[in-house]
Amino acid sequence: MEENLQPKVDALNSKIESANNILIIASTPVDHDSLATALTLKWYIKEKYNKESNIYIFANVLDSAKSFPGFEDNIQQKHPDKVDFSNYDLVILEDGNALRQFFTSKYEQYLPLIKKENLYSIDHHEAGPIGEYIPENTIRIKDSCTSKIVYDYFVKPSGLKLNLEVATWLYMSLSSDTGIFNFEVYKDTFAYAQMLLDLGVDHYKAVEFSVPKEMMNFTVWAIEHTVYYEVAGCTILSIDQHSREQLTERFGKDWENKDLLKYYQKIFMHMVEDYPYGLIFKEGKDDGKTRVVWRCSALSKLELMPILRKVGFVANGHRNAGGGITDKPISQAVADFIKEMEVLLNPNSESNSLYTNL
Ligand SMILES: [Mn+2]
Repeated sequence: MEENLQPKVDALNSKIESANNILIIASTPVDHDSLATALTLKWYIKEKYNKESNIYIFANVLDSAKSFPGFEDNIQQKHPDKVDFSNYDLVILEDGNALRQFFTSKYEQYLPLIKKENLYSIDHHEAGPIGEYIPENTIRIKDSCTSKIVYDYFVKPSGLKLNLEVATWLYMSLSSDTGIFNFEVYKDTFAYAQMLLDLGVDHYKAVEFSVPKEMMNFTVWAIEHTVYYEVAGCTILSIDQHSREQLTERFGKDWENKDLLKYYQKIFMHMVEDYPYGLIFKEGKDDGKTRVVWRCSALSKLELMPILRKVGFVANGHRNAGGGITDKPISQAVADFIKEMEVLLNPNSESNSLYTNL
């Protein structure tokens, strides 16, 4: 059963009311939900409490994110070294469950600068390190997107009327986080979408999506280099140092900053018949670590997050989409993961009920 969030919501409202300096930190990877949630929170704080707040992002922001309506006027990209955290008596982290999604991998350096009682989290992901760090201040519920939590628990009860700009932010994050109503759909999702459309949101404009030619070419490369593991039901794209060189040659040395894998993740991973699990393993440029991104079907038998954790990854995200990192070299990480999947999916082996939900 989901916990009753109301006491925490009340506490955050009183905190906003008494705060002098409010900082909202949007999660990375930056997506429509982290942007819409930050902007809606800032709007709510201004409308209800007549207070200003800052929105910072401590990460690389792609051009596609910078074109989000309202970005330029309200959101700043910063280096955390340039921020006087002690200046803020309220810091809100949104749309992420891991501290590194907000404060970079050097989060241990910045966290002591913020008093725990001044740090809040609003999120729709699975439980994670933030919930462990500030359990009393974590407002977390599974829903389509974080911006909907802000609407349901803050905006709606306040009686504030949404304007078209805010409704558009909310609709863009809802349609984006659900893959245009393909996953993370709950019993009230369509009623909520209808409410936003009734305010005048243009559905087609909000979901408009086209793929740059370069990304399409990258997608072809990625599909061609994907390996199919039949027994494990997985497709795996491994990007090791050799692939990195190929990619740099073909797409330029800044290929990694262009989010070129986005379309491959959307149309390929978990979409191949009999391969409900899609993963990308990527070797770090110079840190020797291995990063993973996964997608799986909502009807898939196994949950990947606990399996990846078992083989040594720090993994976070949703049941059907997430990412992680390990110190293991890439070939070892892939081999260990495949072995684990094969054991779990082999009917002759003892299946571990921890991993199955069907
Ligand atoms: Mn989200």
